[in-house]
Amino acid sequence: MPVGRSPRIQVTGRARAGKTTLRHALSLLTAEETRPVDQRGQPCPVLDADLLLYVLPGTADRADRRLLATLPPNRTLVVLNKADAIGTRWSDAATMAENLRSDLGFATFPVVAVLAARTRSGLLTDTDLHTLHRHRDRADPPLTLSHDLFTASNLASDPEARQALLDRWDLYGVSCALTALRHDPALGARALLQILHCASGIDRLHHEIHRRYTAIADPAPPKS
Ligand SMILES: Nc1nc2c(ncn2[C@@H]2O[C@H](COP(=O)(O)OP(=O)(O)O)[C@@H](O)[C@H]2O)c(=O)[nH]1
Ligand SMILES: [Mg+2]
Repeated sequence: MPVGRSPRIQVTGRARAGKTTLRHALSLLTAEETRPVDQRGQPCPVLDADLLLYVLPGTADRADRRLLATLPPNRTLVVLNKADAIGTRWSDAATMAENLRSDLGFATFPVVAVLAARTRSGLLTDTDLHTLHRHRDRADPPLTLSHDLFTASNLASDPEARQALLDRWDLYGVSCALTALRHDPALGARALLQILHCASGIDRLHHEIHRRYTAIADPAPPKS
């Protein structure tokens, strides 16, 4: 990289993998989102940044694997996004990330970018908290297994409030918040937001991006 230039970061992957959401979640405003790598009739975007974030939407298809095989492992991080949709618990996403790492040879991070983006810019309101507490002691996982179960009108008299909660935090966020409140009903909005932020997995990725960015911007002098 030429002296005096900031490292370039590109966020890439297929259409709807979550590139835009991830950029927001990481507040990487200077990172460039490439056009989708699977856009019909278009050549693959040129992936020549100092650091590449390759976003997978919960799985790697053949096109992803073919393209990843051409990318340099020392300049590429794989983001296994939509981890909330992988299996039934976080460990399923972590196992898949580990399998991808050993198959493809890239550092791979499971994340729920949509939740990370919300915890970065949003707040848990009193209304959110009240709705969560009203349903805190209901049997779960069944309640948060699907959108329809959580918003069923025969569950209680507050379907609009439950819908509003889902619109703001999605099933995964609601499920994490309910689990946390069951363990400690006294948790306040700030602590709960912090728990949701941790549950998005974004911090480990953020940390690694920062580490690599610093190493590129300020490389160690060669050993004499
Ligand atoms: N379930 C789930 N959906 C997500 C996640 N991240 C993004 N999405 C959704 O995936 C869709 C595509 O996201 P977007 O960031 O626009 O993808 P892009 O085309 O790669 O820029 C949107 O509906 C997002 O809300 C995630 O972590 N979990
Ligand atoms: Mg986009």
